[in-house]
Amino acid sequence: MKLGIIGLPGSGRSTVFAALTGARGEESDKGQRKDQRIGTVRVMDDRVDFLSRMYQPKKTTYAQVEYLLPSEGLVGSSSQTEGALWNQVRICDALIRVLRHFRSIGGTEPTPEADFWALEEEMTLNDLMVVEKRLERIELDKKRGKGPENDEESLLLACRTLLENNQPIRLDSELSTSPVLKGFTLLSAKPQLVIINNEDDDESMLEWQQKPEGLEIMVVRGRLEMDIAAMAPEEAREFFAEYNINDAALDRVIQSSYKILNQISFFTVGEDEVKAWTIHQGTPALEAAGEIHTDIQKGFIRAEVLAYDDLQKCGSFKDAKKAGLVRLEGKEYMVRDGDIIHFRFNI
Ligand SMILES: Nc1nc2c(ncn2[C@@H]2O[C@H](COP(=O)(O)OP(=O)(O)OP(=O)(O)O)[C@@H](O)[C@H]2O)c(=O)[nH]1
Ligand SMILES: [Mg+2]
Repeated sequence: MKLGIIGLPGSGRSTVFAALTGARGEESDKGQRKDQRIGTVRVMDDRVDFLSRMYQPKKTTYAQVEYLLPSEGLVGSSSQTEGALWNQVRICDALIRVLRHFRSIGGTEPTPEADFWALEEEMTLNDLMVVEKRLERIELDKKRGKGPENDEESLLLACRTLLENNQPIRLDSELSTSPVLKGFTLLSAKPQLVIINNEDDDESMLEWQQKPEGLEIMVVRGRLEMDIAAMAPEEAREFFAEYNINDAALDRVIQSSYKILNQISFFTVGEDEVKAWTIHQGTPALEAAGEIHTDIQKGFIRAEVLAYDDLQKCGSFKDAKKAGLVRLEGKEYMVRDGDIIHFRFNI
């Protein structure tokens, strides 16, 4: 799961990136560009901890989330934002938008709502350009006698209508999830999480005049959380108490990321490894098997499934089996959040 952090210059993108990756993130150098930063963060999960205590495996693997911070001062540099600037976040599954809700060092009052709509417009304009370019191409092909092969054209026309009205594609779930359109990596089709970046002593949610639809919105005190993320756990706890923070921004953002992307976790367990896997809600067992290894998918026989809660109740896999709670499921079975799965396969 990869999320790109965007916002206007000075909104606190670097600060939020540090808040999200500071405590238990690892920075990788996998970026496409030198000046881009990618941080990988472990997803804390009590269930994985529990399973790890139960199985005492050689290795415990938590799920991971990746945050991408595009090159500084690029995305959202207002007037001359070119396609290339946005291209950095095209590969992301979702976007995190940071809105400045603190007085800048220069003393400028925050204008988070105006900032939001400014970037929203850039995003839809950018998508409109992509869509129109493709439509022109299709026209040209038609003149040469090459008809459109699928419903691409009608889908693009529907996109264009939305975008021309300054509407993001994500408002139309058919368009935003269409496999035909996937390759265009339209920005406004991506799920989004809006972070209102508040002053250290301000916990309040922004009061919108015109609240955007279909988005997750949360308040984060970016600088405060960045500072806390750099502290030793003991000291961090004191600050959490003092500033009335229940969950670190990092964990709240991860939770929202799973939500906006419709992601769930299933687990594999054993003496060698206890591991959390992240999949899309509604993934059939056969596909989930493929996440682990193509051989397991190819040779799939059955999935032996136990719900995490049932394991917790029974105390062991064996007892859960005796109680008849371990189910044998076929290829089509929709994996549920918290399933512990043994795949039976034959190659
Ligand atoms: N008071 C306050 N200041 C903040 C907060 N977040 C960021 N800042 C300050 O705002 C300034 C800009 O923050 P950055 O994180 O560098 O913002 P950015 O979006 O990465 O900026 P550029 O990359 O320069 O466009 C810095 O001086 C931060 O210390 C916050 O939550 N509260
Ligand atoms: Mg920055």
